[in-house]
Amino acid sequence: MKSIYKEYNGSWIGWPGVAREDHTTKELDQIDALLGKENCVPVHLSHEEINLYYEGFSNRTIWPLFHYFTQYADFNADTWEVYKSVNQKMADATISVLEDGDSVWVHDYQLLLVPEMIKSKKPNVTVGFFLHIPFPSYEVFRTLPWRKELIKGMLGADLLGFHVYDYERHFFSTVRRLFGYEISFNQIHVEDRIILADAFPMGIDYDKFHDAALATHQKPLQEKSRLHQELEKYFLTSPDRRLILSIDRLDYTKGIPNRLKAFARFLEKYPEFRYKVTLVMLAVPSRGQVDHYQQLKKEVDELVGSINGLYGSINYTPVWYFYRSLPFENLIELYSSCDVALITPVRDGMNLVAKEYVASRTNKSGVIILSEMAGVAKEMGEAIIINPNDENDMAESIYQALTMPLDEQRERMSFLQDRIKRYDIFKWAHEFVKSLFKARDIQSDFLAKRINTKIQKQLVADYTKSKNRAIFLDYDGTLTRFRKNPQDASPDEELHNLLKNLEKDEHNDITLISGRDRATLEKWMDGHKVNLICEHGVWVKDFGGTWKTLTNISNSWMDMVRPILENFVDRTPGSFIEEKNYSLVWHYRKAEPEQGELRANELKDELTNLVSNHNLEIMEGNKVIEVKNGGINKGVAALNFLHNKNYDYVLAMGDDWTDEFMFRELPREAITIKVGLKHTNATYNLESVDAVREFLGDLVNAG
Ligand code: GDG
Repeated sequence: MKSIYKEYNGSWIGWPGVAREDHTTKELDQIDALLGKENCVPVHLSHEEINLYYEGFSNRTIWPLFHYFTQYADFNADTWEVYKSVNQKMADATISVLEDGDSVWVHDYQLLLVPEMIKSKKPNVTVGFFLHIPFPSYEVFRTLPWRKELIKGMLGADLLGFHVYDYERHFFSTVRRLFGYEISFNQIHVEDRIILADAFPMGIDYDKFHDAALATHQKPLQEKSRLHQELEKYFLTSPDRRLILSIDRLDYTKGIPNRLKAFARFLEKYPEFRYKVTLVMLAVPSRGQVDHYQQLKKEVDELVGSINGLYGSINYTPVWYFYRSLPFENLIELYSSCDVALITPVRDGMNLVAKEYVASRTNKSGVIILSEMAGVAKEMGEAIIINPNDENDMAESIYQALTMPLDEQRERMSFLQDRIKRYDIFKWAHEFVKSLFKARDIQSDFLAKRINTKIQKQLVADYTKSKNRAIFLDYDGTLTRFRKNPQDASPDEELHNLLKNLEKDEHNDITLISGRDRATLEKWMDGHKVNLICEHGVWVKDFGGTWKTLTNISNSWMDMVRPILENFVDRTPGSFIEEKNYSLVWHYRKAEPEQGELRANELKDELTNLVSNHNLEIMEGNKVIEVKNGGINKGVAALNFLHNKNYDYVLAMGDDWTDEFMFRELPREAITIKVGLKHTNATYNLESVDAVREFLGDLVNAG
């Protein structure tokens, strides 16, 4: 990120990596001064904060949980409190350098609450967030007691980035289930905000690795590092000596024990490779204060010892084990000297080692064995993809890699190099920043739709000029507020008068367009000069005419959807199914409220795939989920209504997403108004039912 934040003239806010108590004030001042020169803003942490926030909640709770190690996840209210307070510290430090119009990019699982903390104080700042580790499936995520708080924190961002689509998908499912927010494509609609989410597979500084590898090859022997000289000596001992490389932080997610066992299995199965093949294993010490890491270290030490004990000899050590971190130069020497990279994490957000190995193979030889559980596997189809829990498969893949013809290695490596070079770290960062600006623009377009005095004047002026007007009005949530019991939402006197006044104007042709059943609406509109479209467009009645319906609709899908709804009825006491002519409705108004909401989100999630595959639609109303045929909706009905008529002013108002069909289908010149400050296909937004009545009142007066 170093070159990136400088390119944008930015500041880098972070923990400098040392405990505050370990340094004198003078030393801390020096650290701060040096960091200041680089435009870095330090946030100092105490031992206690490092212990509870970093090693605690970040690495004992979120890290294991997000990597599906639920048995390791520690749910501890004390560490959670410190996680919150350190996130607040980071947010405050960021806010102190921010100005309106700036952008912030927050990184990773240690700072999940920071986006919301910044957004709530600085709404005019654009916030991006990137998660470097996997986002787990909802079934795993839900086990966290503070699940809602974490998601709320993330949703403070305008753009959320993940390495791969699977993580994004899990995140969407979690948001849907926990909050029920509407998600269309990659946009989450949260009250009056739109949040974008997308996959950005992180890249590496390709040229840096490639050029360093080239330089390594070109160095005269005496200038080479000790490690490199030893590696070369090793190859000289016998022409068919081969090296397999393994590099990671010593972390239980990286599948190091499985890898060692697979290597042992390989030596057992293919004795002809003993004395020829060595596994070079670099395990970088990491999070040593956390007990699971200490246990892992013990296990790895023992496994290495047992393999070397079993297969080693005076001249042959099957596993070269380095438990330390090596300088960059050595890393490059290992990448460029090893014939095979064995990368077998049981879970890994991306895994950059795989990409670095590719970049360092200047002569295009080399084979990668890669776990399908690493995000990077999605981009590396040319690697040998394995399941890290299948030791036999891994042992076979080692054999396949060591015996792969050079031509094939080169062909595969060329494809990999082209791809990894193209989408490098700079491209990754620029793509993210580009999307961040896009998120900002979408949000400001959205806000620009609010009807202000100027727009209002224009709309009223157009109204008075027109001679033949079609006015489509949704009922619930547009003309009236929602009631606990829907049957109590009959028109009040003010509404009756408002409609009567609109109807009086002979230039107006008014249509009520609603999801309600026809009997109710007909009763309520008795005495009014209006047309009615009911059940989202299934039934239509022109003023003075009779009810008509579309006849050629198939209901065969109902047999497939009914059992799903029945299952939800069984699991949600108080809920029931209503079968309409062309739709199935699951009502949960009488269910226990929280359970009802939870199940409704679950049901929507479950139906999502089904509906798109069968051209159905899910209509979400007030305490109801309705599944209906995709061919009928308010949009189709409104368009049918306009057919062969010659209106010079078309106005449509509605509040929920069933009205979006109408906004989308109506001619471009129609004035479409969404009630509520939500994302919409409509041209304008009005905030409430009161605002709608006021607006219609203004039209009446002007007319
Ligand atoms: C997290 C996610 C995601 C390793 N040993 C040495 C050394 N390294 C460098 C490698 C590489 C980096 O450390 C490791 O990156 P990974 O991506 O493999 O894994 P994590 O540290 O777990 O990173 C991961 C990543 O974030 C980025 O989003 O890919 O999934 O878990 O760059 O080269 N560097 C030096 N000496 C070593 O001994 N100099």
